[in-house]
Order: sequence, then structure tokens, then C-alpha cells
Amino acid sequence: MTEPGGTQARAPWRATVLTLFPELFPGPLSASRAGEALKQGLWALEAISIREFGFGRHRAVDDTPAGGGAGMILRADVLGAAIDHAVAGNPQSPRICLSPRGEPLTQLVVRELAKGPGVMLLAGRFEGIDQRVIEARALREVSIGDYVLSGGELAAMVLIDAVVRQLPGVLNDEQSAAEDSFARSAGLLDCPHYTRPEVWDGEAVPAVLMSGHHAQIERWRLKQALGRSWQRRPELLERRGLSAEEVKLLEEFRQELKN
Ligand code: 4HQ
Repeated sequence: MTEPGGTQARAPWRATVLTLFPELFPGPLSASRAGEALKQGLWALEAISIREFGFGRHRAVDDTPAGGGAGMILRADVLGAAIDHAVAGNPQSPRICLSPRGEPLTQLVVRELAKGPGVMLLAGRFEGIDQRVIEARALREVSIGDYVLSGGELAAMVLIDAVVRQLPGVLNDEQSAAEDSFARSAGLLDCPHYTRPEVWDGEAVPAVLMSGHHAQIERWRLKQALGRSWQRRPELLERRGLSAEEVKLLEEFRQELKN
């Protein structure tokens, strides 16, 4: 199929989620810009019930852990069939399992996923999934943070939301441009933001932001981003490195703390 312009029509970015709770989707992904983009067909979402692949009259999907212990594990045979079904419809998409022991989800991973055709996400429940499935189906394990959720669904939604807002046409131009200017402070924590009223509860908006001096404002914002990052996430600065100008700005920030 070709479009009027002669360019090839491209299938929208597609998230396929394997879950025991398909009714949780789209959930919060139907709100605001991601939800509007979903309605417009800028991306697609399919939640598939793992239960459909369960065995017997009760459609059992889980069983007790080999070696004993508490909790239940999602069965390899059930998940294998569910994954094979999902992959058949999305042969090119990376296969991801949400797990606290996965590689951390970062904006780098998000941008990489936004380039591709989509993702196949396995959102587990219980104590986890049979390890053989992870290996046999080459699942990439991804974690949204060092805490334990009740299931992978919220983590899957977090990943999808972060990717969808990167897709062309999902954010308006103003927001996209704001993201571009944020490249200035890429890898840093955001600077503080203010709006009206200019004085609230006896506290004024920083004078530089009211000055109209754009170069000074950008300099102040970068200084705040560097200072915050240094205070709260020093490892971000080590990973990123600082230019000579940035070292100077951070020195100013630390000096102003003493005042
Ligand atoms: N899970 N980042 C699914 C998580 C998690 C995380 C706990 C994943 C329960 C079954 N997923 N299992 N953190 O806490 O991705």
C-alpha cells in the first residue's frame, strides 16, 4: 500500500501485553495525550489474557515452585504458548518481561524502543515466571525501579507511557521543543519551575525569571539542574561529566548555598 504522497504507509507503534488482567488496559493510558494518540491510531495496544492459554477446566496458569517454598510460579508451557501467539502477530518487536531484577528502564531504553515497530510485554503475577521461558523465548528483563509491585501490569503501563510520548505527533510542537531545549541539560535533574502569582505566601518567583534576560535565565536553569543533580543524584554527574562552564556554574550553586 502506498499513500497519496507515494510514501509507504507504516504500521503504528504497537504494544502487545500478555497479562492475567487484560481489563486493566488501557487504564491510565486512555487519558490525555497518550489516549488521544491511541484514538487517532498513532499507536496501538492489545492486551491478551494469559488465562486463554491455561490448562484444563480451570484454565490453570500457575503452579507451586520447584524445590518448594511459598507462592506460585507462572507455568512455562502456558507462557510459551501465550508468547508464541503474541510473537506471531509481532515478529519484529522486542520481547520484554517486566521484573525487578531486569536492567533499569532509562530514557535511553525508552528512545530505543520508540524507534522500533513496538514491544511485546509479559506482565507477570505471583512470585514470578518459570526461568526456562525467559531463556527459550529470549525475553529481555526490564525493571522500572527497586521496589516490588503486585504484578507487571503497572510496570508495563509505565514503559508504554514513556515510549508513546516519544512517538512523532503525540506531544504538541511546544512540548517537543521544550524537550529539545532540555537536551541542554540532558542526563540532569530538571530545574525548578514557577508561574503566577509572582508572590505567593510571601515567597517571590526568583528575580532572574522575571528579568526577560533569556541568556541569564538559561544559565540560571542549567545551574539549578546541576545543583539539584549534585545534591540528590551525584552519580548522574559522574556518568555525564561536566564542561568547564558547568563546573563554574556548579561552584556558584554551592557558593550560593553557603550564603
Ligand atoms: N514486579 N519493575 C512482576 C515488579 C517490577 C518492577 C513484581 C514485576 C512482580 C511478578 N516489574 N512480578 N519493579 O516489581 O518491573
